[in-house]
Amino acid sequence: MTVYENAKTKYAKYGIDTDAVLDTLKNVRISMHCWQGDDVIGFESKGALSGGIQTTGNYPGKASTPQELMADIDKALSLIPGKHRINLHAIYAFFDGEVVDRDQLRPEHFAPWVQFAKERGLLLDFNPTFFSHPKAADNLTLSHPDESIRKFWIEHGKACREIAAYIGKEQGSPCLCNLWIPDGYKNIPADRLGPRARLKASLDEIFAIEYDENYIIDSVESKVFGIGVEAYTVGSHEFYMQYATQNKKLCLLDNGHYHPTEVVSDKLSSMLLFADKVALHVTRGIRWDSDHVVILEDELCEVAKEIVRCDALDRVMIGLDYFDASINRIAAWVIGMRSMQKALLRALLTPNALLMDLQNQNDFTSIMAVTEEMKEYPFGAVWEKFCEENGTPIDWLPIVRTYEQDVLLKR
Ligand code: RNT
Ligand code: ZN
Repeated sequence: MTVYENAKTKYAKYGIDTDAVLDTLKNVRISMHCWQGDDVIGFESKGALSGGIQTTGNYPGKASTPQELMADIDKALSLIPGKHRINLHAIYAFFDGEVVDRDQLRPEHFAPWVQFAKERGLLLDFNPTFFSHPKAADNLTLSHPDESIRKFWIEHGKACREIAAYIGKEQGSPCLCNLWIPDGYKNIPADRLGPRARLKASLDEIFAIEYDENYIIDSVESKVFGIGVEAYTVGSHEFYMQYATQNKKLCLLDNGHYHPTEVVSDKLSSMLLFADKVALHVTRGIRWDSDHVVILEDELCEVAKEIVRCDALDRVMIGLDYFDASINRIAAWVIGMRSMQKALLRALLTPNALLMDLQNQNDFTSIMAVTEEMKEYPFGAVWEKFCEENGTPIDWLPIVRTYEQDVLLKR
């Protein structure tokens, strides 16, 4: 018996069909954020990252041209089983000739990405970029008291929705267009209502144009605080949850954007009862930082379990969002993507129906016992089978090391 057949027999005792699980997992597309590849710099200028987010570290070899970023994405994807999505930001526009400001961006500036995705069978998602720009220097954009600045960012939001709708049309599948703004104050504000009222009005303008839902899905992302904007965040969780419900938009939950003991795994079931879909930015918060590389830790497994137990693999749009400049950036992508897949695999290899039944009998003794026993199950053998079936190397690090020597260190 092979290692996999042995695992298959063991899981079958709990009524779990590992072959079926592998098929399910193969069809889960995760949106890989392009911005891990270049420390959230983008193509438009080499200016500093702003907006209360920060990349630290200076590991050599980061992508500094579109071609390098695309090559690095290719390398990462070759080490991640399955077909996925790539998440873009507006700062990754291609300018063939005239360079335009963010309020003037057009679909054609993203045509090379569409072609890139089409050639590879990938799907794209999109984000307006409301940071790293002179007009966002004081960490205020859509809630700015200055009408002209607020208008500039509204135009950016509109331009980005048009781009996302174009991408969705081109790829024949909706493009998630996620809106996050850094707006907030370092010091205790005298007026909390005003900025939120302005944000609400700005969003209404941005969303005034209706697009075909087969092309674009809009989401809004909240945050608890940012670096240098600790006292007040305009786009708080309550703000966006209400806005999204009232305006039929998706909430995007970034698990680095809540208080340290507040978990996204516990939010999913509530969100799914009131909305058709919910979007995620999966990251790893650690102390005050919200953007460490995703690894297979307890909360990630819990999030995956919730998605599976709510039978919501097609209702939760999973994307990654972190940036680590202190380690090999391709490894950072591969580790995060594979960890997310492993968490889903673990969730699928859990006897969820049995555990739910036990809960209804108030038998938490058995729930705990079974859950702990399952941790010793031959999960690794099923993961290896998954890699094999998808033609992906199990042992990927040497390949990244070779690429580092041959390509990254020569940049
Ligand atoms: C920032 C938000 C946001 C960004 C990306 C780059 O705190 O999480 O999603 O990380 O848009
Ligand atoms: Zn995020």
